[in-house]
This record gives sequence, structure tokens and C-alpha cells, in this order.
Amino acid sequence: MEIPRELADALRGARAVAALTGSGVSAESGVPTFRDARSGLWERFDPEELATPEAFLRDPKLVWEWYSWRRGLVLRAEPNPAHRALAELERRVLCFTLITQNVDGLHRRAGSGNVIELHGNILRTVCSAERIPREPGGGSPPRCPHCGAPLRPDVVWFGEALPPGALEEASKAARGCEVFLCVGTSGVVYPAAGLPREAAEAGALLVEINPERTPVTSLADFVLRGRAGEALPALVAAAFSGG
Ligand code: BV8
Repeated sequence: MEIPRELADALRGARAVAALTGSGVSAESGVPTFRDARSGLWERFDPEELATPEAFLRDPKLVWEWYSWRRGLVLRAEPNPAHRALAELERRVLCFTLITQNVDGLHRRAGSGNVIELHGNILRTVCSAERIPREPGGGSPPRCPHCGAPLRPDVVWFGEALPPGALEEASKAARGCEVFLCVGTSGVVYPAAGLPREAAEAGALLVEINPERTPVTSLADFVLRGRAGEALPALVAAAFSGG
């Protein structure tokens, strides 16, 4: 993939860089994107319906099993070149912040350190009554050993607040960076989807990496129209290896 020289030079010269990732970054690891997480027996369910407190209250077993299916996919997945390129970028840039909407933990497994998980992590389980981490036992869903309430995945559902401080930290990184990469997200879920505009309005160079157009496209200074697993390694090579 051809990387504009101006973009490569800007990335190499940046003191602070931030990246917002969505499930498109994990697509090449075999983890279905959020809005595609309805394949197979989950075909007839709408992820936006299942990822809600109401769905869990109505049918905890169904929601728990959907997450167990997704957790299984994540545990079998490996970080792909997109995740690894972002971990490399963190090693190359003085101040790098990775803001992810993904709940699969693949950025940390690829070696990224400064990761803000805006929507939690599917591999952690909490008591649904206290939101305190608990080890899942058997059953579907398993019960909290202390209060008996059903356990739930430690993710942010629609209508729920983001983890305390996460959005403030992400917003600070967006406003303080010179280059903001928006990778593999449809840009429709707020408040995360507001970060690219916030970065651009604060003067950052905004780059979108996505095979498709999104609401971010019209704001972007550069658009790399392709897969993250191809574009990100090409971008890092062009900026830091003279590639
Ligand atoms: C909140 C965790 C308030 C769970 C998720 C009306 C207008 C505006 C906002 C709202 C509204 N009504 C309600 C809201 C708020 C709502 C919202 O934004 N709704 C949307 C749908 C309109 N937001 C919330 O509810 C948030 N909370 O506002 O709280 C509050 C405050 C105080 C106190 C109480 C309450 C919480 C939102 C978090 C929801 N949880 N996930 C789980 O995963 O099960 S969001 C979910 O969507 C995932 O985390 C996912 O990351 C996120 C965004 O989706 P994407 O990652 O972008 O994935 P998607 O499939 O959409 O797109 C994939 C993209 O990848 C595509 O563009 C594709 O082209 C691209 N792609 C594919 N392959 C590749 C690729 N790109 C690169 N390379 C590839 N190979």
C-alpha cells in the first residue's frame, strides 16, 4: 500500500500520537467485527440488542452464552500484523496512547502497554450486582460466590457509563496528539466516536484506516482505504524504516 510521504514524515516527526481502534483491527485475527458478531447460530440476534443490561436482565443465560461464544473466539485468536504494528509504533513514538473500543485484549497480547479499554474486556468477569471482579464458576451464567447474583462480562453495555476516567484520559490524548489514527471502526458508537473530531479540532492530523467509508472519512486529512493488517505495517515502515 502506497503511503503519502507527507503522512510518513508527520508520523516520524510527531512527539505525541494517539490511535482509536475498533473491531476491524481484530477482523484479520478471525474475531468477527462487532456488527458481524452474528454469524452461525447467533445469526438471528442483533449485537446491539444483546450488548445491553436489559437483554441480560431479560435472559441472562442467552447473553452469557453469546459472550461465552465470543470469549472462545478471542481465546483462540492471535494478534495480527495490525496489532503488532501499533505495538511497534508505541516503541517508536515518544508519547503514544492506544484507545480501543475492543474488548478482546489483543492489543496487550501484541505488546501494547499504554492501552485505554473504553468498553472493558470480555476476558474479565464481574458480579452483576457489585461490578466487582469474580472468577466464573460453572453454570450459565455462574453466580457470584458472595451474593448469589449472576456474573456478567466486564464490558460496557449500551446505556452504561464507560469505566471511570477512561473517556477523560482518551479525550486528553486526542487533544494532545499531533497525529490521530482512527483504525477499523464504523465510527457510530459514542462517546468513542467523538474522539476523532475532538483530535482534529485540537489540530491533530487525522488519519482513517478502513476498507470502507465511515462518518470519520469526511474529517480525515489522510485515508488509507484498506485492511489494517496491511496499512498499519506499511505506515510504520514508511515512517521509521524508510520503507
Ligand atoms: C453511554 C462492548 C451514557 C460490549 C460496546 C443516539 C445517538 C448517539 C448516541 C446514542 C444514541 N442512543 C444511544 C446512544 C449512546 C450509545 C451509542 O453510541 N449508540 C449508538 C449505537 C448510536 N452509547 C452508549 O450507550 C455508551 N454509553 O453513552 O452511556 C451514560 C453516561 C453516564 C451514566 C450512564 C450512561 C456505551 C457504548 C459502548 C457499547 N459497548 N462494546 C461488547 O463488545 O459486547 S460497543 C461495540 O461497538 C463494540 O465495542 C465496538 O467496538 C463498538 C464500535 O463498533 P466497531 O468497533 O466500529 O465495529 P463495527 O462492526 O461497527 O465496525 C467495524 C469496522 O471495521 C467497519 O467500519 C469495517 O469497515 C471495518 N473493518 C472491517 N475489516 C477491517 C476493517 N478495518 C480495518 N481492517 C480490516 N481488516
